[in-house]
Parts: sequence; C-alpha cells; structure tokens
Amino acid sequence: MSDQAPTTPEFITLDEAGSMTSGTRVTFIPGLPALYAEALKNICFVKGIPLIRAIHPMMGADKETGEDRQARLYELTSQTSIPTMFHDEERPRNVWLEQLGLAERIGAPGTPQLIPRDFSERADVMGLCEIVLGEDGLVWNMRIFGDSPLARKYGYSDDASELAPAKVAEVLALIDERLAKQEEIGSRYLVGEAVTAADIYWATMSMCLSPPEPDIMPVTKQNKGMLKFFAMNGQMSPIAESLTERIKDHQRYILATYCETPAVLGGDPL
Ligand SMILES: N[C@@H](CCC(=O)N[C@@H](CS)C(=O)NCC(=O)O)C(=O)O
Repeated sequence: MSDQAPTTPEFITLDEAGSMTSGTRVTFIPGLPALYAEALKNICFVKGIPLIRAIHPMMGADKETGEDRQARLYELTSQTSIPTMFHDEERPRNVWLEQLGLAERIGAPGTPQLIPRDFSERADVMGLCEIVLGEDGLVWNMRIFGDSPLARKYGYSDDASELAPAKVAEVLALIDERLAKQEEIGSRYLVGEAVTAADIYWATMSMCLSPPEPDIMPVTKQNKGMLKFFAMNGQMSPIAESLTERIKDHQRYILATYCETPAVLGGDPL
C-alpha cells in the first residue's frame, strides 16, 4: 500500500439506492473500475455531482440461496449492466447516453459544459462517444477479443472476434488523427477548445488498451487481473501500432486535470 492511503468510499446496498427518493446513486463494484461505471463517475466528478455509491450485484447465483444475484437489479431497472444511475425519484438510467444527458442537466453551475451548445461541435462529441461506447464501437469490440460469458452477451462469434482488433485500431487511428489536427490549432481537446464528454469518456475507456500508472489508477486486489488484461490488449497487433504517445498523453492530461486522481475505488488497495 502507498504511504497515502486512498479514501475509502462508502457503499450502500442496491435496495437502499433503489428506495431512496433524493440524491444521485450509481452502482459500482468496490475496487474494480468497470469501464462504463468509472467513466460515469468521472463525468459526475467534472460536473460537480456528489455521488452516493451503491453495490452492483455480480452475475450468477448466490452460493447459499441459489437465487439470481441480479434479480432485484432486474426488477428495478429491467436490465443488469453496470452502472445503473438513480437520481431523486426519476426513472433509472442504464445507458451512457442517458446518463450523460442527466449529468449535464443536474451538474453544478459553473462546471464545464460536456455536451456543447454548438450543434456542429455537439455532433462531433456525440459521434466520437458513440464509436467508443456504443454498439460495435471500440469497447464492444474489445469485449469480444476472447470468448467468455460477457463476450457472449455482446455478440461473440469466432468471425466477429477475428475482426475486432482491426476495428479497435481503426477507432484509435481516427482519434489520433483528430488529436493531431487539434494540436495544430493549439487545442489539447478532441473537439473545440474546451473539455467535453468526448475527452472524459475517451480518456477513461482507453484504459482498456492503455491502463494508466498507479498514481492515476491505483492497483487493488479486485482490479489487478483486469489491469493486466488491459495492458495485454494494448500489445496486440494492430492495436499496439495505433496506440500513439499522443493518445497516451491526452489520456493522462484529461484524467490528471479533470478527474479525481488517484481514482477512488474502494475494495482492497495493494
Ligand atoms: N449499459 C451500458 C453499458 C455498460 C455495460 O455494457 N456493462 C457491461 C460490463 S462492461 C455489463 O455489465 N454487462 C453485463 C450485463 O449486461 O448484464 C450502456 O450501454 O451504456
């Protein structure tokens, strides 16, 4: 463990989160930066939204009772993916696009506007987010590199899996090209001249190919294996060739400047 012990966040149960009528509650797995949950946490941090963390139940059956551990989650949200987000008495939000829209609306005054007012910039921001987080985007393709129960949920087949690394590399090339063009106009951001949702989402999701150093992403008992897997993804061809220093610098700049670092994860720090 490092000299400075990271803050240990409190986690409430999903049941508690679902029955509360005020506050913003988001589900997490303690110690594990599940990418979409980690990204939403960063989005909410930038927007100055205090989060109440709830425990996201794991897939599978309870060893003692044999009951589906996600039954209550399904009852509350009609789905099971991590994270789900509750705000006051509003309907739960389970998809990043809706979670982002909500965060933009409830964010504190004076915080960065993550969805630009300018429609041309907005089209760029949302388009970039879509190719990173949406169906058949970078993360979806990363999830089907190998066969697993999670990969099966996201359309794993031998054929799709074979095509996935090249698709991921294609997105990386597009991001790098954009960052290079932005550099020419003196901007460190993916779109325009200020931070947007595209920067925060990309910097977080790109961890699945390039995990940051422990000063940004501390190692825990729960995330150790995941971080190793992420690093291995970044070494695959043709991904390694497309993962430029420019992309890594952008990730570091965005996470260190706008997000809470070292990331506060809970779980068991190593
Ligand atoms: N539902 C989210 C994505 C979150 C997501 O895909 N989470 C995966 C893990 S990376 C998950 O929990 N899948 C299991 C499930 O759907 O039950 C969205 O589309 O915005």
